[in-house]
Amino acid sequence: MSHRKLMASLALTAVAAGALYSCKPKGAQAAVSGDAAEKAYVAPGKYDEFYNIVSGGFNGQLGIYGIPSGRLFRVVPVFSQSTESGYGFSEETKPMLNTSHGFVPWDDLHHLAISETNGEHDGRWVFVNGNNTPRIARIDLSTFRTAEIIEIPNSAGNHSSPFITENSEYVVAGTRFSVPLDDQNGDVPINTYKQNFRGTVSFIHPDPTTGNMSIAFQIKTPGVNFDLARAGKGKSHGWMFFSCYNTEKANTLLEVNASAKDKDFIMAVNWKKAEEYLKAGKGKKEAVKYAHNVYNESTHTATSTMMNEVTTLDPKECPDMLYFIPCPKSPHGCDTDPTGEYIVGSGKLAALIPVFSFTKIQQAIANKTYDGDYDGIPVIKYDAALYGEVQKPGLGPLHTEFDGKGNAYTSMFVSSEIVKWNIKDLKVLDRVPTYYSIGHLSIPGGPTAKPYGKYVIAYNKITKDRYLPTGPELTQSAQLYDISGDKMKLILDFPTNGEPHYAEAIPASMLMSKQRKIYKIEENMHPFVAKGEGQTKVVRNGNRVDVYMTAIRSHLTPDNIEGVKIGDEVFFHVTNLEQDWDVPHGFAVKGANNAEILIMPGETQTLAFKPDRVGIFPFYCTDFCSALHQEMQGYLRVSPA
Ligand code: CUK
Ligand code: CUA
Repeated sequence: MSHRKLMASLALTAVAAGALYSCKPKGAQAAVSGDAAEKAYVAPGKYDEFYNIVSGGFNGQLGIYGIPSGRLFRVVPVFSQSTESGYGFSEETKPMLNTSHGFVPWDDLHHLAISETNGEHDGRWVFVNGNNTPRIARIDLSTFRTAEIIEIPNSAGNHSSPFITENSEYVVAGTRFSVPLDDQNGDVPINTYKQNFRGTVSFIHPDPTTGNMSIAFQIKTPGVNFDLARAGKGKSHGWMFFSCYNTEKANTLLEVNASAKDKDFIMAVNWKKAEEYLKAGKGKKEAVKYAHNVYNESTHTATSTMMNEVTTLDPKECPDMLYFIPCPKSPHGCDTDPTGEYIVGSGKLAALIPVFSFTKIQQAIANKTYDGDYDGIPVIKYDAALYGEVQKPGLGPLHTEFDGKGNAYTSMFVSSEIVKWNIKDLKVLDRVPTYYSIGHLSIPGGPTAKPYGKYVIAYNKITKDRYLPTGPELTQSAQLYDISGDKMKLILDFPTNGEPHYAEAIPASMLMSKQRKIYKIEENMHPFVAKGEGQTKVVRNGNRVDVYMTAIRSHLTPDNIEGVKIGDEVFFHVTNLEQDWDVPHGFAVKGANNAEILIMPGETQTLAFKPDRVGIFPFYCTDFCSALHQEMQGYLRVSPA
């Protein structure tokens, strides 16, 4: 073992030990603010100040919480089927989960990005990533429903995603795993990684009016692993900064082999330059397959289209588009401050935080202050790009957010704390323990050009003793700190759903007025709608039986259905005739091997059912909708074939 490797593995052992045994941070009895109750208390009938939109991690969904109360308002199904709403089970929403691999009803959702105008939240959409089967989804913030999902070809493990540019020009995604790209024959020995595996970063363009996404272009990159990224803003608008690890290009035992080098990279992408290359015809059209799924609000139906081409740029033919900046010890987070001048790298194994200067990066490029190249891409000298280092911030820096007052807040996984430091002089100002081992953190507006400040929320990886125990699996733990003063003050613990990674918070006032209350029945273009009870019917076509059904307090029409035989497939198309806010109806039938459906006012949703036996099958409304909700029921008679 070389000296360097030995040192690396020693450092790892130390870090691993820290990670495992750091459960009680120093000063664990840390202060809960004396006025915590008052600060976190939202009186009955009162609203929270912020919506906190929180990734659900491996539950593939998004959680909507109130801040400062920590109350959970909604779980928005995105990549995972929801038995509660029928998302991914109803005929209308199944196509949302289609991919080039077929139906994939689960994913691992880590990050989100709220749409922006002029570098500030505009509250229209939130974009989220699916890591596992690379996808980006768009959630409409007027309905809190998934409106669109696009698969990302030439990608594997869509972790470094999604990150949004100042005017939502692009939602950007980098691949975690380098792999043989989709237009290659992927059947290669794994130990030919160095020759055959490559990465990509994708620039997805949401239409400014509809939000509908298309893949504008992809840049092929060396075979590193992209971890996180941020868009430039202000003076650095037009650039993206990605953290990369495994610049060693190891294909096995990454724990040691991908930490051999002292420094990995931040990759700087000049995307304005990429746009010039595209205009100049440097883009190459490549045949690849990926699904694009869109939910249509007037037909209340999703369609899935298999796309077959993307445009790629090869950096070899596009000089001055990509640069590497050395960054110590397995960078994870990569965050740009509100001015866009400072780029904060966070080496998971580093004992300092490097802060790079956009101005210095530009100078280094102009003067070609390079330290050779990496696969033909210039590597800027560390010192030439560096603004300075935050010394002794703690152990295991992961992610940084900003308060808009010149301060940065970095999560420290290993030492389990949030560290506040000043961007200009790089001095540590304050630190508070987190319980335990914080991953991401979120300040309202923290990633934008104009943070709202006021709070920082910690999303912790380990819960241990913070809540009533619930067997081997404990709830995830989030913590709310008041940052309005010089010192951070803990004011609330609250449990979360799934495993939260990133989250954003947005002022409630920005979303409240935008909320949709109903779908207008007269605008319902669903092919199987019944716009009144007079339009209900049962139609047979071979073995297919379509039931045009309506729901209104407190009956389903029709409620006695006969003439169905074994071998038939029955489609219950249920239209909710209500035109009042907050009156959904549900629908379920005995023995159906899918879920219920939950139908919003004015909407139509379809439950498919294949009876397996002769007899009477009751069906009923599942959502308590009126005093006579329990009477909202009916019978399906199934006869022999
Ligand atoms: S990652 Cu989870 S703690 Cu997937 Cu953003 Cu850093
Ligand atoms: Cu409709 Cu209960």
